Amino acid sequence: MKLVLSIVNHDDAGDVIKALAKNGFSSTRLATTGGFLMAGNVTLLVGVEEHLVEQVIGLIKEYCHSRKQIMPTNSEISYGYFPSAPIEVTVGGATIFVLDVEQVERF
Ligand code: 2BA
Repeated sequence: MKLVLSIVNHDDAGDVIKALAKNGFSSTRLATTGGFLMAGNVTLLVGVEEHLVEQVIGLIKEYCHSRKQIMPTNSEISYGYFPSAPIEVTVGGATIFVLDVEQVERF
């Protein structure tokens, strides 16, 4: 068995979860925060048999889109902070990790 762990945009998460459920996949949604932008995102956990991993990834690809996001930046100087030019960051549609699962127990 595999665990598909995917970090997706908050705005795409609902559609992905619906599509996964429609195709018979259980998922768990975790509220997470990206370390760089410090913005909320969603981490989805989907446990599946190995032969179904590509189908799960295909559904995630179908519903998750990359976005450009503006990140405000501040520079520190001796008497405080002053604003400097914001930077544009392209946040990917999804970051996906596929992990081996040694054992699954349900009670
Ligand atoms: P964040 O860490 O908030 O990163 C948001 C976007 O900022 C990233 O999009 C990337 O385009 C940019 N970025 C991240 N770190 C950067 C840096 N040191 N310098 C310049 N730009 C940087 P994505 O790569 O699509 O990542 C989206 C979210 O997926 C990340 O949010 C993070 O929550 C997660 N993620 C990405 N790669 C990861 C990894 N290797 N391990 C764990 N989580 C990861």
